[in-house]
Amino acid sequence: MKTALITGVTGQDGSYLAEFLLEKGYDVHGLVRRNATDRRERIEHLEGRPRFHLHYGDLSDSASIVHVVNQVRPGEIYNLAAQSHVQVSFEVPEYTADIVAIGVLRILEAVRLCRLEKTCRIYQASTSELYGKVEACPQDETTPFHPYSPYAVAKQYGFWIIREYREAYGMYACSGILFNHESERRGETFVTRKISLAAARIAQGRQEKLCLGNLSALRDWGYARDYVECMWLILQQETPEDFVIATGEQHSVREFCTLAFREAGIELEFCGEGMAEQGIDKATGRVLVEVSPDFYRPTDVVNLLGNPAKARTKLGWNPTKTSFEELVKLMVRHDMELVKREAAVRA
Ligand code: NAP
Ligand code: G4F
Repeated sequence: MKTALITGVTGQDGSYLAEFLLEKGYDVHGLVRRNATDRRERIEHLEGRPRFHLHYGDLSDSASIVHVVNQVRPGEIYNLAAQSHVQVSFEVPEYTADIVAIGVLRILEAVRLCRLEKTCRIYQASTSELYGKVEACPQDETTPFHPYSPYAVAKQYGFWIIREYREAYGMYACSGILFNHESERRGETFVTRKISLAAARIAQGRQEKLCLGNLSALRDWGYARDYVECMWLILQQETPEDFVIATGEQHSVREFCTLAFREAGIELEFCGEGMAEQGIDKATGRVLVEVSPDFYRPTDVVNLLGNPAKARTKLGWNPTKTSFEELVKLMVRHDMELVKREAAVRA
């Protein structure tokens, strides 16, 4: 039986990957942090399964990582744990660097200390944020990096230390350079989920308006459930290589908003520019979307578009399994139900 260790198993991607690997017959071990609430809603349906195991640990704590790696002796490690919010990384840059950059080094060293460097394959959750202030569009595996936030700078260290250990010690360690991927399990402060929840709440009279930052930012948004398959495929290749994972389609935050509100039954019209731009309900004339400086970043990445040709050819992966329109629909439908349930509980 194959054994995998997932860091970040309680996150969006970790929860989908755990499901995916369990279906493939893996023994799945997840690293979890101790939290005051112990709420693990994304994986609670997996807890208690015989092949699903959780271990306490923290990417800031080398000893805990060595201990878990030594106990589990995994054949594959998926390092997904991170302080993954770009805007938050401006507020907590040192912590972000410790987890997102040095955390990767701690995993690599734990594998070496446990003498698993010849047998254990490592997947590093890298990111399109590395392209940052983009130097070419679309971006592929050869596009130069220009990280544009403390988070992206830390991820750049993660990318290079993975490559360094691959070349220096012959380890099977690679990075998936994943473009944004969303889902009904996305954290509520990332822009897509913030919009899908707000559209659902506004449509059901539970929220007045939605305040956003840069509406013109462009992203290549895919569906997280589709993307975890690539993480696994990357580790099944004969030689370790890095891959760009993206849909090859680009949309603005404004466009996401328009589709999400439409799915919730509201036709939006955007008027004005910059900070004065507003999203207005065509039927009632009510202002439902406003722009606030609170959600602007000191430096913002505004033009991400990935070229998934290598993943398509070498991994045989279909980048457009779930279309952008389907993604928006499934998120809003999920949140419409969620808001209904929340309202019923309150009533
Ligand atoms: P997420 O939902 O924010 O999940 C992050 C996970 O990391 C959570 O399980 C969190 O645990 C854990 N974590 C945070 N700090 C930790 C620490 N010090 N020690 C141990 N665990 C820690 O992120 P995601 O969207 O699933 O993304 C997964 C990975 O892919 C991240 O590395 C992210 O940077 C990267 N990535 C994401 C995207 C995307 O669009 N989603 C794109 C490219 C790359 P708690 O539950 O305890 O907070
Ligand atoms: O949803 P976001 O916060 O995601 P961002 O910054 O692209 O980061 C996510 O994707 C990365 C991959 O490229 C991951 F590495 C990272 O871990 C994370 O998962 O913001 C998307 C865009 C930004 O340009 C932001 O300025 O939306 C813009 N935006 C506009 N209004 C907003 C808002 N972002 C957030 N979070 N909240 C807003 O109100």
